[in-house]
Amino acid sequence: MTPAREILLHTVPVDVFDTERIRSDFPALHQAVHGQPLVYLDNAATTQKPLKVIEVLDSYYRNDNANVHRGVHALSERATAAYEAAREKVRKFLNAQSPQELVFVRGTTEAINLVAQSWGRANLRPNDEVVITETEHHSNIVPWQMLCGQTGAKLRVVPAEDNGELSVERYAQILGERTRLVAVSHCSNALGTINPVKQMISLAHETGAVVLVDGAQAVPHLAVDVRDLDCDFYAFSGHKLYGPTGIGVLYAKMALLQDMPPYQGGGEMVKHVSFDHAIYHDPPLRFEAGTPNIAGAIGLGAAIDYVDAVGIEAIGRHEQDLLARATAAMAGMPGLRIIGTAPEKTGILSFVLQNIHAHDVGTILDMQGVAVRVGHHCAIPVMQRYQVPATARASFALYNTREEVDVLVAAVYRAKEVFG
Ligand code: C6P
Repeated sequence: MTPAREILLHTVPVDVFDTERIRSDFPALHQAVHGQPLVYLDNAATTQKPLKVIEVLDSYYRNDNANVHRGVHALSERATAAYEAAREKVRKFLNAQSPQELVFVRGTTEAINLVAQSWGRANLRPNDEVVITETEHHSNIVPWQMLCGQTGAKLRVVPAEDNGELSVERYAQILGERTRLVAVSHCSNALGTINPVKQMISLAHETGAVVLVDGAQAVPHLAVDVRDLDCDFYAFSGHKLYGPTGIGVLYAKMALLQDMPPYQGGGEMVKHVSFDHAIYHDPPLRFEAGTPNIAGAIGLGAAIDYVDAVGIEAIGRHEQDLLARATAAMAGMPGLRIIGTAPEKTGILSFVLQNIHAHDVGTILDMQGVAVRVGHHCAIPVMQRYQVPATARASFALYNTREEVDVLVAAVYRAKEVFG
């Protein structure tokens, strides 16, 4: 059994999961859209926010708002303490060794760009290789293309299997003595596949390469332990984890961070500046130039508290139940093709309907109150691999219910009727 499977099975029974109580924590869920109760199934794009997060943001701006690491006055000290407490919450959440290994950034995209432009430019030489996979989000493709253009390094791509899995054997064949970095998503946003990242990291380390894991679609669903994975970098966004937008995290092993040059220059990241030179702070502040998203970090801390209180294993188990129900109903639907049928998936169901464009499916679903994402999901190579222009994607979160899955299925039947 793979580690990902173990995580999903060592969980509490679905019937102790009190979805009704959980839903009462999310004000945005209780509204009508086009006269129908909202069924929010676009959670892979961004999740709704619990009251706890909304209240923490409100309270921060009402009571504690000040800049961090700068003032000696009471508000600045309170803001700094709350900001650094959030970093410690992230440390515990990912089981990092030290809070200094965690850099607050805008989101997964910025975290990956930081590694590419800081670690990458300092370490890559012409003909070195960066390995990515065919199932990556554009955020884990374009920064590496830019870096290769800047350094003369080459991009190698691990192909995806027909069901959306990655073959470890094919990956191992691509790794070589020129591989310097592997960048792979923990879970695919377009297919839902949970990738065997622990095994991939271990193989990369045998060749001396470092590994960045894009955890944007993993942290809301799986317990992530960066020390157990032994990844060198791990990136995620707060807004997919019930936290605010504009905040995310880059985890990096301290030995790497210490050797990395700054990504941006400005205030907060320096100990001393003259016109000749600047003396940089130690990590993580070296990588947090300018006033950071203080409220966002504190809000992310509150979101982590919320997820911890419910239990990430219980959340994963609940979402698997919804995925199984939706997959069973959709798999039998004539003219419907599920894109991404790997055995290890998070709660993501991408599909196409014969002769109906995904955007039309999305519009009909929206008219019935059902919010899904349609399009290429910022993963055009995935669309090309499965020869579809776009998919409709339902993605589940801790507050979704079996009844909502049934509404989704009925809405898809309706779309077939309208365009059939
Ligand atoms: N995927 C989706 O609907 P940001 O935008 O920086 O918070 O996250 C980027 C990103 C990186 N990697 C993966 C695997 C992702 O899924 C995303 C964001 C959203 O699928 C928006 S395109």
